[in-house]
Amino acid sequence: MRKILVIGAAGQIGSELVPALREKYGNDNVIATGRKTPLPEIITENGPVIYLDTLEKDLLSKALFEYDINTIFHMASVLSATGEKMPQTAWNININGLINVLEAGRRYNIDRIIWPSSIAAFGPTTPRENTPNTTTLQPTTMYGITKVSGELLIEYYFKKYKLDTRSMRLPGIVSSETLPGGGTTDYAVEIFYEAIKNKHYTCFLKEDTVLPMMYMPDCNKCMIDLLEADVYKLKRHVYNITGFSFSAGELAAEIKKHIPEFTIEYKPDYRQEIADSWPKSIDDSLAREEWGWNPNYDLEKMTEDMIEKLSKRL
Ligand code: AKB
Repeated sequence: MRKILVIGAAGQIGSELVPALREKYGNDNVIATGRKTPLPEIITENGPVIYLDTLEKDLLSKALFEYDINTIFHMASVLSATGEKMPQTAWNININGLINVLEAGRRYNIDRIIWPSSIAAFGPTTPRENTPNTTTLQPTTMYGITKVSGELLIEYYFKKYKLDTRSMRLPGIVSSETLPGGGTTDYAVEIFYEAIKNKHYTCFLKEDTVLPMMYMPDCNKCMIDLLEADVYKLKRHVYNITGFSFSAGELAAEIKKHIPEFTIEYKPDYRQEIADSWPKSIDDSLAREEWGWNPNYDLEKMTEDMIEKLSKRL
């Protein structure tokens, strides 16, 4: 029986991951934690919720002990754009937070820890097309540096302490429940809100900027599939994964098919440099081979679903 702690349940991914985990493992077996941002009602009303800051080691130990936790999803992170504004804070939260989780994990015999890495682990010296799983990792953002360091740390904790740690390099995530905050791929979510509310969007990336992306239901599937993957089939701790790649212009054109009056202008800011340092497309064949990764959504299907869901809500 899994007893799961989700750290960072108020975030873009955590807020949709918790309901998906509760559906599969039972409401009482998934404990949602938050720090500053209030948790959405769908989480507070349906299962256990606690306050947790991963920088406070005692609180973390108390939560693991009290709820008899055996599985952790550590989703709390400062993302790429905010990380460039506050590099020291990004390092503190992303790395000291992670090491506290790994330490608590080893002391409390946690069975499995899932911690997402990101395409931000790659940098300008990495091949940008069909980026392989094993390649140069020389990121130029603090967020990327914390992701590469985190990847090394989770491998170290496995090698030294036999802690079962698993990670996927997430591309940009498009979702309809919680707005992302502080990322470079956030434009791909904001654009839907603005298209529906104001029929216009000012994009902070150039029209031809291509990035790998994934729709939220596939992200949940990926988290659960990797959690459940047979340990004997996994040959590594960190996997490339992707849904599909598109440029800002291609996404705008797809939205226009549903909202013909939608217009877009492009005013690239400091986030353009970050996007230009990341891959355009990802080779996720090892995730497909080793644990059967197989996304369901493409650009058309995602756009249709996002517009339907957000039009109802906004
Ligand atoms: C970001 O844009 O910082 C994140 C990521 C790609 O990890 N969404």
